[in-house]
Amino acid sequence: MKLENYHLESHNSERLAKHERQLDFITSEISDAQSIIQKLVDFQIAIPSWALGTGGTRFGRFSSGGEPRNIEEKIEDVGLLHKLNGSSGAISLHIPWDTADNTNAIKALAAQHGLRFDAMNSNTFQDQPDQAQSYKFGSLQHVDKAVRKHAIEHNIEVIRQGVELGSKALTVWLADGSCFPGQLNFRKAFQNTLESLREIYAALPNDWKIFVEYKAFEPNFYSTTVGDWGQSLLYANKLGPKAYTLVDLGHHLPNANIEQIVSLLLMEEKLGGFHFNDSKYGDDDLTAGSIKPYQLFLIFNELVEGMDARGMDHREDLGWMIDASHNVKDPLEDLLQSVEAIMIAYAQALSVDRVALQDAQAINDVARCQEILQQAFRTDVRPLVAEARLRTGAALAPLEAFRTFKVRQELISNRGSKTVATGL
Ligand code: LRH
Ligand code: MN
Ligand code: MN
Repeated sequence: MKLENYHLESHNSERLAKHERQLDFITSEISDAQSIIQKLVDFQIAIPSWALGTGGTRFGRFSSGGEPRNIEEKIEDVGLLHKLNGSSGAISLHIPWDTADNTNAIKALAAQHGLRFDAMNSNTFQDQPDQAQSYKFGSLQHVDKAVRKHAIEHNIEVIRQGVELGSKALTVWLADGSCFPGQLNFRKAFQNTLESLREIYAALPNDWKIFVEYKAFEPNFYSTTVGDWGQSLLYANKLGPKAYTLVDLGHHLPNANIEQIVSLLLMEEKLGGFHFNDSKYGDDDLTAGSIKPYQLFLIFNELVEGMDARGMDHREDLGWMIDASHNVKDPLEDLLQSVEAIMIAYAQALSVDRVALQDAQAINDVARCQEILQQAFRTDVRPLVAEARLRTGAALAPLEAFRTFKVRQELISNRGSKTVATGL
């Protein structure tokens, strides 16, 4: 059945009494519940177009059916998520996976679903059919100027499409690097990449940002030319004020202190945004908060503290995006879970007693510092997140609603069970 507003109304009215009991309890436990709820209402997380289909590994791919077959259907899927949770009001596109022929119609469709276009992603890690130049040995770093030029032009084309759609940022992730010692002159690779990025930067409209995403390894396994936040920050600083670092949570070497990275990038005014996901081993692209929820909370703790210290707008000054892939779960269910986990971490971070923490830090009361953070982390803030949903007309329990109203079955009956979405 098609998901209608009256479905959500009946879903919510069945759960209302219990929800209100839970909300009463939490609002009596923490001091500024109303302002936290308003911040949650305002907070939007962009859904990656490439995560709407079933992911896969090089060993296989197991589709659950009803996957979006084109950009219009991807927008419809994000529209469904947004209807269910009220917090997925943006989509991040990947070009050429999502190249739109009719931008006006695409824009109108997105607006109909209450969606805007977050950062545009370029793709110079795959060769497209009939592509004259190959990215086998890199793109913006390539030893051959003709390959670099090809990759630069692609990025400029992505900006052009983004401008038409009303996006305001370009995310550049490069697979560039080397697989074996000696393959690459690191310095030349860096300089070629910088020179190429400068040409792309020069094509940015005044109100645009460029996000330089780093990643430790994969697909190159010896060196990566934008391998960590230090390298990304070097590029961002050399490029200029429109260039920022993008943090994908899965792109670090094991045990990296991501929250500290976030804090320092914010201090330097060079944090651009996030690709949220979770991982146990590498770039696992698992559901946000599914493996290390405390890390997610600690990251938000730094974000809230650092953004408030700088007077930044939580909604607009950073790019909040998910970058995930789902091999064994329904992609839409997985994305609902990711958004929920991000909202919970944000709500917990908002509820930290900042004054008490500062006081405890000032007198080196280490045990008290830990208690303050863990008090927030261990508080069940889910009723606040649910209340924010209720206030936007979304579902108190989005995943349950997705199942009760048979959203996947409806997509399968419209699109078929053998569809394959472009993307990861
Ligand atoms: C690289 C990455 C990058 C790409 C996306 C598909 O691992 O995180 O953001 O654009 O995956
Ligand atoms: Mn990413
Ligand atoms: Mn990744």
